[in-house]
Amino acid sequence: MSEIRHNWTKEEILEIYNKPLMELLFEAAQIHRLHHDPNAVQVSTLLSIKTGGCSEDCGYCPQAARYHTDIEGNDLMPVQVVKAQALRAKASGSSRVCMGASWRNVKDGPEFDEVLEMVRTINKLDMEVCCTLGMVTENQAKRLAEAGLYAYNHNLDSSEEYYKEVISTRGYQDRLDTIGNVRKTNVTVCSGGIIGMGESIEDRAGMLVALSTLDPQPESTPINALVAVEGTPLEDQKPVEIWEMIRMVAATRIVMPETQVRLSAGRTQMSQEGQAMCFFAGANSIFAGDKLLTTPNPDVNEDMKLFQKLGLNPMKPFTKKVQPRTVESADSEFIAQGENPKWTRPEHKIDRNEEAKAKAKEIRAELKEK
Ligand code: SAM
Ligand code: DTB
Ligand code: SF4
Repeated sequence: MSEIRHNWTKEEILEIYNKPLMELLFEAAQIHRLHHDPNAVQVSTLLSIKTGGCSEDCGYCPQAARYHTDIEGNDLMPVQVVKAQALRAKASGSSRVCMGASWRNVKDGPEFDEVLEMVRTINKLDMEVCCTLGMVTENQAKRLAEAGLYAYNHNLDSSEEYYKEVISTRGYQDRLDTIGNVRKTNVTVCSGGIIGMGESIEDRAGMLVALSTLDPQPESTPINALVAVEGTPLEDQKPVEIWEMIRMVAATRIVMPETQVRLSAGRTQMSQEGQAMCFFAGANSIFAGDKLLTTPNPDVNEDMKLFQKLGLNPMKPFTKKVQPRTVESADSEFIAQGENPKWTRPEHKIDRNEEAKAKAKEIRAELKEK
């Protein structure tokens, strides 16, 4: 086994990222084999349980209310609908359901209670349950753990420096603090980011420094390629080249040998050969299902055909860690604290976010006139 290091520097990671490709692939594939079954790929299904209307200004996100995008917003999905979707996901070979909500942070109250019920319901289907609900306090993380949550997704998204160019309404330290709160429980941490937002290779390495120096490192790391959605500040970003994705996956695998590296948003733009190279470079998880949260994803049957061609097998649930126990709400040790924590709002000005917001205002005014 290669050692797990928590002291990677940006310079070291840049050197890895920029290696001649064949050497990079060979090194990453060797490390992958030491720590994982190279033919096993974990399959997660995303479920947007609350869509759109978000207060934040994340420059990549079609769900931010201030931009004008073509998505359909929804209130919180009922538990029974979530259960039906989870059963469908299980039948199509998924071992994990990841529920996403367009929230800045979790607020104690009836909606969070519903989410806890969703977690209990899916855990009882013997599937891994993941949530991505924005910032969480320690008490909220503990309540999720008690309900049987397996993983919490909270991405750093980019380097601390480039994060400031993309988001002004929430701070990097808040993200790290949320990850810290999840770490105080038995819930595993899923944290990664996005490439293709106009960041430099130094920023990509910076993000990997931030992730790999966490101790313990995240159990899973999604690598998203930006899906440039019309109306968002990043709508004009060029798609990332497959080579960049392969390099990013390989570098992630090398600095975080035990982490499940997830090929996430952006797979519709990737060829099957490109995805195969990402699996060779150490990716061992995907999001499956014809939709991510609001944007398209490859057809699940096509994914399964690709798995067959490559001899890959979907991983069984709880392969890496035992299934958590679900405590019913009546037996809960924790009470809602009605918290309104002081998560920061840096609120600096990001020109392209301001422009997208102004454009959205104009479009809305025009639509009103019609
Ligand atoms: N609202 C919560 C939050 O921001 O933490 C959870 C949902 S949010 C949509 C989850 C993650 O999806 C983001 O952190 C970002 O990494 C990713 N994401 C959102 N929009 C994306 C896009 N257009 N392309 C690629 N990844 C995206
Ligand atoms: C993650 O890193 N990627 C997923 C999941 N975690 C929540 C979300 C991707 C969203 C892509 C844009 C959309 O479909 O809205
Ligand atoms: Fe809201 Fe999350 Fe989208 Fe940011 S990424 S706008 S917090 S849903």
